[in-house]
Amino acid sequence: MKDFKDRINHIKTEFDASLEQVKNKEALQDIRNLYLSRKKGKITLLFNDLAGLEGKQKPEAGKLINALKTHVLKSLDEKSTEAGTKREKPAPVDLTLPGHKTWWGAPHPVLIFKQEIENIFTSMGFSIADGPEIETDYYNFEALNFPPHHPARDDWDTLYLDKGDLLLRTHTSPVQIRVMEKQKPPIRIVIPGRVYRKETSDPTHLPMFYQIEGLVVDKDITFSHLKGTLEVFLRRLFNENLEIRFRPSFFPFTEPSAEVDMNCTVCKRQDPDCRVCGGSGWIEILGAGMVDPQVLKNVSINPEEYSGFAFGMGIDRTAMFAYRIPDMRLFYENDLRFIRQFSKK
Ligand code: FA5
Repeated sequence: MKDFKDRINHIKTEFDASLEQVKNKEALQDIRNLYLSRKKGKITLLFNDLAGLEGKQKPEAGKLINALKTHVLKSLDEKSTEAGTKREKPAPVDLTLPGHKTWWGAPHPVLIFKQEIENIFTSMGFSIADGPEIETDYYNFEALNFPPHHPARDDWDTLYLDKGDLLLRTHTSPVQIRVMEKQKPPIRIVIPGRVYRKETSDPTHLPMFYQIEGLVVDKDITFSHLKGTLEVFLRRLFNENLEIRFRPSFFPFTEPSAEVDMNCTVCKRQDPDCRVCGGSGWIEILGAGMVDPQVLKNVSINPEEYSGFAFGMGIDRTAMFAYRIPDMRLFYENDLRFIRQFSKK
């Protein structure tokens, strides 16, 4: 038994001495393994050797080993806190270093452009109105003077929903009707929004795109108001020297009607093979005209008393010209390398 006690004392002295030398967590772990590891730890071996002692000696020896184990565990814990505190001293921080920049995302270029357009119109005294993207045949066609089976409907083919006569609106013009039903003249509004058509995509056509509609109804409104408004707007949007031309056209809901073209900003009228203007040097950006008297009657506004003008412009199409992008489909391919170029950050 004396030998056993000596062995325990020796292990304790040796343990205390080694612990003194410990400088880091790795060395501490080594000591922990040396004394406590499940198979070969010095204390574990002591417990194993208990079996070789005589029956009476076993409890006393057991107590001594337990006391040693408690001492070892407590000392290791204390040392570990000490070593931990030392190691966790914060590393010096250089507050002058630049921070990491995170990409937060940015508005889509078409929406940035839409906002620019809205700002110009609101500064000219227009308000902004809104309407549903799922429309009825009445608002999308009939109230706008497209009787059933009228051939003009072919130009605005769309997707029909199963239920009733619902369809995806082909233009923002139905909102003209919705606004005039609720509000009596004077009316001066723009209506931005998404529209849909059964179209095959190409550099200047998409099956889903944005339009902005304009509607002015008041006493004595003439075609010169329409021309003046569009000229001021387009020159503010592009530049003062922009050339614009009005071509006679047809829309069932305006009379007379016109299509408005401007110089091709992509080839600047220099490329006979330009994919955007087809070499003509002109690009069509909007349809317009004087509100047809029948449309005013449809919403119970007296055409003898009031007149108005309306226009509808493609936002994506015009953005393409403003940013000089040769293919409108790029806007919707979700390629961040393309989209990020429009971010102001
Ligand atoms: C219309 O949609 C009429 N509602 C415009 C209008 C409003 C006329 C008020 C008179 C009074 P149009 O189909 O031409 O007209 O389209 C108007 C504009 O939308 C075009 O000039 C063009 O800029 C844009 N656009 C038309 N089709 C597409 C398409 N598939 N993809 C992208 N933009 C298009």
